[in-house]
Amino acid sequence: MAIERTFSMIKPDATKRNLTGAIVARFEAAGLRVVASKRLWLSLRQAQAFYAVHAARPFYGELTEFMSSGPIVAQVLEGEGAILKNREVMGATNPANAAEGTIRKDFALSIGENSVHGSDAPETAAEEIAFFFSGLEIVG
Ligand code: RTP
Ligand code: MG
Repeated sequence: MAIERTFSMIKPDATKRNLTGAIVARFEAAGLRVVASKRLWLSLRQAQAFYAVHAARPFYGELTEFMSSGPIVAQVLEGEGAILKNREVMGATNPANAAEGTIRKDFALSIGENSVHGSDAPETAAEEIAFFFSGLEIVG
């Protein structure tokens, strides 16, 4: 499988509980490398722009308010099959359905406050990486 890059975000529920290092350790243990990272506090407008694809969904307001309620850590992860591997390490959106040993099973509080975001396809990975990082900020 090819070396890929994917976008990852550690969400406010996790940064508030001081879980950043524990979550990054899960990525590294799975063979993903952090090739870019920054801690930010998104404004509501920035969260709305990032999640514009979900604008028509009933949870959009709740999601964007939550994502702007505290610090996030934006990252680019690199590795073989990184997009799918990251989604496997994260686990299902709803922690009640997440497999044992996944980040969401172990750390998520609810379907909304679920500790991590990860891109779901090559196109969204490229868009999401470009939303947060310039080429100069990604060091493989
Ligand atoms: P993500 O985009 O954050 O990696 O998560 P995902 O693909 O597993 O989930 P997605 O369907 O893309 O939804 C994006 C985020 O919206 C929140 N959500 N809340 N209350 C709800 O029913 C609900 N459903 C989704 C979650 O924070 C989810 O990660
Ligand atoms: Mg998604």
